[in-house]
Amino acid sequence: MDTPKSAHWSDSARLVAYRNALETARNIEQTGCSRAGLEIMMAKGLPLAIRVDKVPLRSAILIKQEAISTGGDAAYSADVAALRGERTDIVLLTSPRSLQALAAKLERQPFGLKRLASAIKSATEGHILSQTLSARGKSLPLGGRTYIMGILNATPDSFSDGGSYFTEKDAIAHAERMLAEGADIIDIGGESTRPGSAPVPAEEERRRVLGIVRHLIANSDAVVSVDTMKPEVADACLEAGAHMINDVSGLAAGPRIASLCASAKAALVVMHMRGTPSDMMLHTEYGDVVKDVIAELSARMELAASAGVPEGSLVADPGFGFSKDAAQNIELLSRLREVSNMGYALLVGLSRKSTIGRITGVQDAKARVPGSLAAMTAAIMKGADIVRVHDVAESAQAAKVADALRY
Ligand code: HH2
Repeated sequence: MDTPKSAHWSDSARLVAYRNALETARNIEQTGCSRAGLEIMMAKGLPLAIRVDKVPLRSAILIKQEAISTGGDAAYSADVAALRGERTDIVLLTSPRSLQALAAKLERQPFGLKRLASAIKSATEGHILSQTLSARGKSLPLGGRTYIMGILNATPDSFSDGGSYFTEKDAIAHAERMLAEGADIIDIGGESTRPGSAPVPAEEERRRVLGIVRHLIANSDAVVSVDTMKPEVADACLEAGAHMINDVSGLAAGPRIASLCASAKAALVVMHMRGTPSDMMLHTEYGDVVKDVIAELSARMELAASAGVPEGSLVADPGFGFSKDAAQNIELLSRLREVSNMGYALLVGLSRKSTIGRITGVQDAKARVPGSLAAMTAAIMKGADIVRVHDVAESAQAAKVADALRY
């Protein structure tokens, strides 16, 4: 006969808050954490709060250490620092994406942490965002490797490669080259979004991209994404089988694109931008750029969700270079973990952008590959799931190395 396992402190592990700052703060306060500690924890914006009661001090200290090493943290009683008492309640703060890495680390530790890892798994299962991005029958498991989104600009005027792939034949050949070099997703755009660029009528934009979408759907396994802000273009491309819509306006014109994605079960990238590409650089006033971007992006993610796109089909993008100056882009990149802690799949586009030019002094956008790889690697280390790049072979190689080092 099996003897029942005796009660262990780790059995009390429970999810006490998910994207609920008030509940998180309330639970942290109850541990007896100092006021300063509470403020530091809350500023991290970590969406998952797991409470564990009466944890022996040596275990609590190890838990905090492992949580920090995976991008999270743990709050406990101020008595711990003073080495008073034997046990403390803790609130473990983490994100859906970091949870797996944290559980893997706890599993290798003594003092009851292995048991805590399985208690956390059962406490969170089914309660948090899906860890797989679903794009119309395509499944991209998150948290393992980074996905490469190759840029296909079927435009005459994109900032770094405008005119290079303007005929359908050249565009398709370029897409095939990127797939051979390791792209998982091809992002087809028929309208440049560089600062000050002129809008393209929907009919012309649709003409530029539709043939390429049809070709890739019929002849490749790629996830096909369409970079458009126009519902008419999104509609035609979804009709042709596109798996993903990349809306750089972040649903600025309302939820129509989200409803179209919801009906097609396609994924939707919601990017942060203020204004339009022609006037976005007039809207660069922020209090705290990272907090403001997260707040504005969250509102649009919620709009997409209320139009019916499941959270597991939503991708967030902070929009590097869109209504942000170089200093703001650098701040956003260095604190990207805060954006990834929103819990959605995270896409970043830094490839060849002007901030790389500003940092390095390299004027020619095509010569910014090394700088782009450095920025991309930093983004991966801070939680990016998908990287949007021009130079696929180089990026795929760098991403593999970054993935191997991720935690
Ligand atoms: N950047 C560009 C275009 N689309 N989409 C997402 N989600 N994120 C980005 O950062 C992003 C984007 C700008 O780059 P590019 O496509 O090379 O240039 P252009 O807009 O001039 O075509």
